[in-house]
Amino acid sequence: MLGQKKQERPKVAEAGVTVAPQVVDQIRVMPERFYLTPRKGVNRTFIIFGVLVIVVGGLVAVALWVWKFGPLPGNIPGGPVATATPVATPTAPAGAPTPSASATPAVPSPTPSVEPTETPTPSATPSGAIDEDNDGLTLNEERLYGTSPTNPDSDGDGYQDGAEVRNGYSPRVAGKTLVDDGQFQTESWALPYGFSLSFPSGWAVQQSLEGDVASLEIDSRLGERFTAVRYPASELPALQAQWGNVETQAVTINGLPAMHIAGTPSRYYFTTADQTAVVVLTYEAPAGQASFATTFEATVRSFRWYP
Ligand SMILES: [Ca+2]
Ligand SMILES: [Ca+2]
Repeated sequence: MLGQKKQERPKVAEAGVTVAPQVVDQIRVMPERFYLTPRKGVNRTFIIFGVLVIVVGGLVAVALWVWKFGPLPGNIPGGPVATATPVATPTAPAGAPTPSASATPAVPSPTPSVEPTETPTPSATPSGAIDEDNDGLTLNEERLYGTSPTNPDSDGDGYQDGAEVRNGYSPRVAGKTLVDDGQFQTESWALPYGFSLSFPSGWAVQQSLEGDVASLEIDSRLGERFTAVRYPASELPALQAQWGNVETQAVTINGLPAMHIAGTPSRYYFTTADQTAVVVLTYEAPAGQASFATTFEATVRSFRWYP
């Protein structure tokens, strides 16, 4: 058997390659990892090459980004971008309105200067004799009746405030008289040939009687007052002389004959039917101030002989 194996080895030599029997044995004995080693070398090279490609590619990408978007002075797009930065600089001038905001406080400064302008307006009406809405009531009367100084018809009933007061009606409550509305009170004398009279409720009233002369003083507390004085008719000529040469006009009030004496002060007087007594109504006001003329008219129209 051993002899046959030794005869087969020369076949190898026939292939043209002379190999020592020991080498053949070594070749046969070589482990497989010996052949795998070159395969491992190929993988390492491939990995190294891939890493190089990635690194180089990244560097190229960065270079391209810097070239396109970087702050290079030569870059055309970079130029406008830098220009856009100055655009942000105008934004700073937009901040300039901030000083304009500081100018805003300067605006309110003149505003107070407007307020003083309004302040003299009320101070310009110390007399209270102004009729702003031309309804027949002065500012003092508008305050007295609680009506609007700018609305001629405060209660909206179609009648102007002044006309309502003059005829004894409340200018603030439609359909009510001044007495019913509590704005007027009535004072009466029970003496022979006595009389009754209505006037603003809040005014001060003082009665006095001296002999045949009965007096009623109605004080507005604002320097203006109404007086109603009953004299014996025999004193009328002396009174007329005292009043001076004034124009006298005969009028009818509440169906009663009366005389109106124009001028300042304004007067009316009523004479009894038997001509024995006369009642003189006088509106006394400081010179240049007659803020209750319409109210005086209302009081005169409320005159009644009593009883
Ligand atoms: Ca008025
Ligand atoms: Ca009215």
